[in-house]
Amino acid sequence: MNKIFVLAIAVILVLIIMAGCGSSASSVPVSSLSVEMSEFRFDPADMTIIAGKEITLSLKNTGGVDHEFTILRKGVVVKIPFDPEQQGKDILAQFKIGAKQSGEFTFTLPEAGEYQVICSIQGHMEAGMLAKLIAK
Ligand SMILES: [Cu+2]
Repeated sequence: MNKIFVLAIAVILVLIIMAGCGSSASSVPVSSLSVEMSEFRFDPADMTIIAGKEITLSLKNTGGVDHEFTILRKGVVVKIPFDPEQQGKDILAQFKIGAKQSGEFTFTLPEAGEYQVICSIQGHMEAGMLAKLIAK
């Protein structure tokens, strides 16, 4: 086996290990989140935070229209299409950001569990603005 081949294998192994760390990092609960919103997605769409702790949420809207980061009550599975009149009571927190704007907010989820995040602006959730927020 020549040295370059061995080196290439070593580099690939390191990359695989690093990739593994990257994917598991999202399931380690954090106290601050940075989320980008655009048409029509949240990035990341899978978030894990610390339950019972104040969370700092930095939102950046890189899209061309307004977007919202709306957290629904624990366990609520949103109906499609979202009906604000019917499901308004299911909203725990809501942060709106205009096109090309950003903002910083705080919220606390006292109870561990799974929460759904949506953009409740008409048609946006249906187009893909859905995310999962886990508190633990
Ligand atoms: Cu939106």
